[in-house]
Amino acid sequence: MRIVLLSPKGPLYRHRGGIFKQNLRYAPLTLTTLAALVPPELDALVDIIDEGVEELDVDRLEADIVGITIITGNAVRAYEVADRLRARKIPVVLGGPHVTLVPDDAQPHADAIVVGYAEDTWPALLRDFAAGRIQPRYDQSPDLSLAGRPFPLRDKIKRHRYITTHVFEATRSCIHTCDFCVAPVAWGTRPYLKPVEDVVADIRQHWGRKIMFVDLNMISDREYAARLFEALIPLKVEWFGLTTTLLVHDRPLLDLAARSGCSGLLMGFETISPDNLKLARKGFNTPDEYRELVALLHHYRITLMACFTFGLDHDTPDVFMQTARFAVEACIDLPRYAIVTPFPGTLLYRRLESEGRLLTRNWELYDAQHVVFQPRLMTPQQLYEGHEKAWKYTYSAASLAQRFLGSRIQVPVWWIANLGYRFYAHHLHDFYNCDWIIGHSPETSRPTPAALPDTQEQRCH
Ligand code: B12
Ligand code: SF4
Repeated sequence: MRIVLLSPKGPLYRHRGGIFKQNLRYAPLTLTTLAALVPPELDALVDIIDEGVEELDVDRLEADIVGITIITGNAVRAYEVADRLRARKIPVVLGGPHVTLVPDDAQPHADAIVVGYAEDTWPALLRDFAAGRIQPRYDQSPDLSLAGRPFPLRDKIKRHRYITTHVFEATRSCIHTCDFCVAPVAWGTRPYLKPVEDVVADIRQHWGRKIMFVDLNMISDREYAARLFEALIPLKVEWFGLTTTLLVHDRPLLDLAARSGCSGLLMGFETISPDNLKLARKGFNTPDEYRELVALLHHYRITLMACFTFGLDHDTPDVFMQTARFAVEACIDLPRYAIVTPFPGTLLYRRLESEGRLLTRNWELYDAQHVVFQPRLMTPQQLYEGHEKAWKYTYSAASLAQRFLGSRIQVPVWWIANLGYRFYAHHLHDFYNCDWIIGHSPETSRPTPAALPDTQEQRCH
């Protein structure tokens, strides 16, 4: 049996090779994990294609079955590929965050869909397929365990296409319920934990001195995080991962993280407005303490990528420069800005839908770079332009110098990442390859929900 596992490209990656050049991307774990889960007795040949970094010729693809992973931003491309393969009588299975969020959206494009994590369902589906009795839908059971699972087959990917394949995960999902986040609605608020010894064994097997974790929130379970960090100490790795700002309130855990080799963290600051945080159910972030937080991380020689999101309901047109100035003055190592995106299925999506504020359901535009809803206190045009202005200000030569001088951690990676983002900030227009919003005049014509364009109408060119 020949199985092809495919990650389709989103609109950004279709045109310019992504935010950065292709070789600055790290290797995701999705397809390598699925490859490892193929039952050995099927004696299958498994190929992985990541369209974000390599070309795909859909009409020449040969396979007995194709599995496609979908995030919302690449759903349109995924459906297009699936439809073309199925027209050639190649069975297609769809899975991933978007399918889990809105299964009914994906079902018409698939022979089978997999909802939720696939550690049990994907092998079961393949066995059913081999026996000629594939079912249309496979759902994760709530008592799924990640213990004793095979390690991702990282040698299946084209390593040289990525900046690193030293990518790992220890936990999945998150305990919090931020209204814009896909995690609580897709996978629930009970974190799934890999036994620490499994994580360590995976790292030892696929050795790398600098490693990254793709976990959404590494400190969801404090006791587990402490055990994991302890276990990392003897490995003498430098690691990068994602946590909430709450880590900084827990000095013993932060101290342990630093001793275990933590050299960089991504945190969702989201906004400097407490009202917005409250509305978004992320009230545990405290903007008054952000500066202190950055300084404390710098004290531990941990670099910070802080993510902000624009367009929340209390944002007015002056939010962009206020936030950008704050990010520069606080000497955040790598500030990032996104436009609020109501991913389908999330609490935010449901609220905006009930308020008649969604402007499009073209999933290609749901990539945190386009305005897909009517903001409350500004126009979509202001949101789009303000977001761009914040990027440009933050990555201007003067701001870079200010942040560089204020940060105590001036490692080469600081410069590489900042110069990459500087390039991105000054070429935003090249990355936005859709006419949507730039050519749209929302002040004069705000579509009603009934008039919402369907997913195929505004294609990115
Ligand atoms: C690597 C990564 C990326 C990579 C590649 C993603 C891709 N597939 O193209 C890059 C850097 C390109 C990326 C970009 C973005 N990403 Co991203 N990314 C991740 C990340 C951190 C890790 C993915 C991973 O390796 N997971 C580990 C694997 C094992 O888990 P998994 O992917 O969920 O797969 C399991 C199941 O879902 C299932 N499954 C998945 N696919 C399939 C397919 C089949 C056939 C089957 C059977 C099962 C199955 O089986 C797996 C095992 O259980 C995840 C967060 C996370 N921890 O998952 C976010 C995540 C996927 N990204 C997300 C987002 C929001 C984005 C961005 C919009 C961020 C931004 N602001 O730029 C952009 C999107 C750009 C675009 N064009 O649309 C969201 C997805 C939201 C959504 N509704 O789709 C996630 C979930 C993070 C989050 N905040 O919630 N991302
Ligand atoms: S803390 Fe982060 S991962 Fe957890 S629900 Fe909120 S946004 Fe999602």
